[in-house]
Amino acid sequence: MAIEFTKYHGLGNDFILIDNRLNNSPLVSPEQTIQMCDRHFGIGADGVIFALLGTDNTDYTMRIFNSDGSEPQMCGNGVRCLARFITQLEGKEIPGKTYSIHTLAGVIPLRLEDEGQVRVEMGTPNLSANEIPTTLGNPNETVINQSLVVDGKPWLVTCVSMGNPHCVTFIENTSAIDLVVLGPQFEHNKMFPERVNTEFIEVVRPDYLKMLVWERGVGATLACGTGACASVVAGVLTGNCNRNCTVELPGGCLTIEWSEVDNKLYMTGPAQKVFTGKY
Ligand code: ZDP
Repeated sequence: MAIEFTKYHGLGNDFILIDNRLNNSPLVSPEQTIQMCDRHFGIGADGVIFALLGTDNTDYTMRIFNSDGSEPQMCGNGVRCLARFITQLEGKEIPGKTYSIHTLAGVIPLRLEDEGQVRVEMGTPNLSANEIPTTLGNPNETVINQSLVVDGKPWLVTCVSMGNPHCVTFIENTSAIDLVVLGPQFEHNKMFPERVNTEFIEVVRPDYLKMLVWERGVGATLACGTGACASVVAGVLTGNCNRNCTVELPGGCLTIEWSEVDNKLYMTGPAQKVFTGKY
């Protein structure tokens, strides 16, 4: 069976988008996801995203699979790509239009902006160790600047769930980080029973962070939306940054706001169509 797809990216975090409105379950199995994402033997992507019909009064449902076939709860860059894919399916893009998206991390409202930008309401961060989940610290408490030994060295880590688990560590200089060596050791550390996404953050200014990310189930990616949100939360909690912050990722910048009014994270950034094809 030929599967029609469109490739999108959000700051180089790239996804294969599939119109899944006619079926209740994803058209492609986790094993096929792995093959499609392969950069040498497949289309090449960090994940596969399925646009399903909305449930519980939402406009659409997003299901996403990482390039290793695992299914995360949420995906910040992916949901921006989904927003623009929806406009492609609907045949028109109207800046200012809002959509609500059902995800495994709850309902995510978003708004189309000018010039292909999408503003996403990313929800409230969850800081309880047992819900992240991590066995660092005490189960019902926050994990802020706790020491974790990885690769024989102690790192001060702050843990945040944006629906999916994140471990944030503030460092002097991102160029000194050997991501390929450190990333897997964080991801598979026994303190994170569901593995973890890891962000290495250099504070350039209180309103400007530089971020390197190692994603659970994917590896080094050029950008991670949930990771940028988690990093600003961790930065505010540790006194490293403001609630309004630009996060520079290898693929470009995201604007993040952690609202004092409703405690929610707001992420604004681009999503770009690359090509369509049949697999
Ligand atoms: O939690 C996970 O397993 C992540 N790999 C999901 C993908 C996160 C993403 N990079 C983002 O932008 O939030 C898509």
